[in-house]
Amino acid sequence: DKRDRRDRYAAGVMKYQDMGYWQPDYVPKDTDVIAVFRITPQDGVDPIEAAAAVAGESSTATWTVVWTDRLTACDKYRAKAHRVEPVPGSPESWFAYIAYDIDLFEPGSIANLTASIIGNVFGFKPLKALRLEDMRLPVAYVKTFDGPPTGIVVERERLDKFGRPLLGATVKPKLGLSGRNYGRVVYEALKGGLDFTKDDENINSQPFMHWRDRFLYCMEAVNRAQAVTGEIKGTYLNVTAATMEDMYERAEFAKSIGSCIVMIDLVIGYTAIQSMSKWARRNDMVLHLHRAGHSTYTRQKSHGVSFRVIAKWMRLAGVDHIHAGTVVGKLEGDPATTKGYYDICREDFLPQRLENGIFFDQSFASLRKTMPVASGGIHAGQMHQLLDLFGDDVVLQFGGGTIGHPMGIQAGATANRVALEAMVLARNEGRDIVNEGPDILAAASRHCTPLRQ
Ligand code: CAP
Ligand code: MG
Repeated sequence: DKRDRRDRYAAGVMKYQDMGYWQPDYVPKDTDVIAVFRITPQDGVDPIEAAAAVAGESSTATWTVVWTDRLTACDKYRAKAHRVEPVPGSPESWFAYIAYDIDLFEPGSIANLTASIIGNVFGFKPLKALRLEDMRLPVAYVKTFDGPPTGIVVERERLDKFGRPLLGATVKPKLGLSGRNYGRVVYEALKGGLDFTKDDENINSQPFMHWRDRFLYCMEAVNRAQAVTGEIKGTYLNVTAATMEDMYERAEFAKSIGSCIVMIDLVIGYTAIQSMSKWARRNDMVLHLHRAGHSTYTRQKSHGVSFRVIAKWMRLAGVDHIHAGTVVGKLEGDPATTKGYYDICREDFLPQRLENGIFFDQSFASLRKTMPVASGGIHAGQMHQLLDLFGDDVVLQFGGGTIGHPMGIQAGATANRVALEAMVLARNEGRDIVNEGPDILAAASRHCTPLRQ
C-alpha cells in the first residue's frame, strides 16, 4: 500500500483524497469541531480534492505521505472533509464541511485552534480563494474556555442600568488632544447623558498625550460626572500597548484610580486577549474589545474569515464588549448577517439559521454573554432603527454623533439620551417605532432643543 502510494506520488497522481482526508460517509461526532469553508478552486482543480487538501493541511498532512503517520492514530487525527456543495449563486465556489477530532486542539487556547484552522491553508496553490464561514464548536470544547469575565447581566448590575441600550461615545478627534482637553470631552459627554465614553482604537501613549495623563484626566471627569448626575459612568481606557508588561501596568493603574472598564484592540492578538481577559476576571473589570483591523480579513466574501467566526472566538476568549456593526452607519454590513453576529454574542443556544449566516446549532454552554457595540457613523436621528435592530443589550456609540453636535458636546450627549429615552418609552407602550420613529423623535424634540438641533 505504502509503495503503491509512493509510486502514485512519483507519477503525480497522488491526492489528498487518497490520503484519507475526504470521507463522504463520515458522520461527525458530537465532540468534533466542524468548520465550513467557502472554497474557490483554481481552474481545473476538483472541488473535492481542494476540500481534502484544506482538511489535510489544517490537520495532519503535508504534501506527501510520511512514514511516521503509521506511528500515530492517524485516522483519528486526520481532519475529514465530508460534504462539499455548491455555493448558491456563485458557480466558482463550494462550501466544504470539515470535521476535526477534539483531541487535535489544546483546551482553552484560541491561538492553538487558529494555528490549525487558519494556519496554513489560505495561501495554498490549488485554491484561488478560501473563506472560513462558520464553525461548530462542541460543548466539550467550549467548556474549556472561561468566556467573558463580567458578562451582560453583571455589567448591568454594576452600572445599575436596565431596560435600555447603553450609550457611549468615542472621543474625537482620534489623535492630537492634550490630556486636559481630552478629559473635558469625557466630562461633557458623560454629564450630558451618556453612560460611557471611549478611547479610540489608535490612542495609546503618543507624544501629545501620555497614557497616564489621559487616564488621570479621564477618571477625574468620570468622578465629577458621577457626582453631578448621580449615575454610574465609565470610560474605556485603551490599554493596548507594545508588550504585555505595558498592558498589565496600564490596566493595573486604570483599576487603581477607580475605572470599572479597560479596553483592548483586536490587533493585540488572541493570546494577549486571553491574558487580558484573565486579568479582568481576577480584577472584576469589564473588558471592551475594539475589533480594529478585522476588515482586512473579514470583508471579502470569497477570502478570509467571517466576522461571525471572530465573534465566536472572542466570546470564548472572554471579552465583555465587542464591536459588531451598525447596519445603518458608515461601515459596511447588512441587517441579516449583522443579526447573526449579535446573536453569537448574546444567545446561550443558537439554532442553525442560514438566512443569518449561522451554519450550525451552537451551544455556548452557559458562558457569559458579550455585549455587542454598535459604532461607526451613527447619530440620534437613527435611534428608532437602532433600537429596532439591536434591542436593549447593546452599547450605541456616537462619536461624531455626539462631539459634532452644533451646540457642543454636552448637548450632543443630551440629544442622544433624550432620543433613546423617548424611543424606549414609545416601544414599551407598544408603538410601531420603525414607522413612527421620525414622529416620535420630532415630538420629543419639541421639549429638547439639543435634539431638535
Ligand atoms: C467610530 C469609530 C470606531 C468605529 C469602529 C471610528 O467613530 O471610533 O472606531 O466605529 O468600527 O474611528 O470610526 P464615529 P466597528 O462614531 O464618529 O463614527 O465598530 O465597526 O469596529
Ligand atoms: Mg475609532
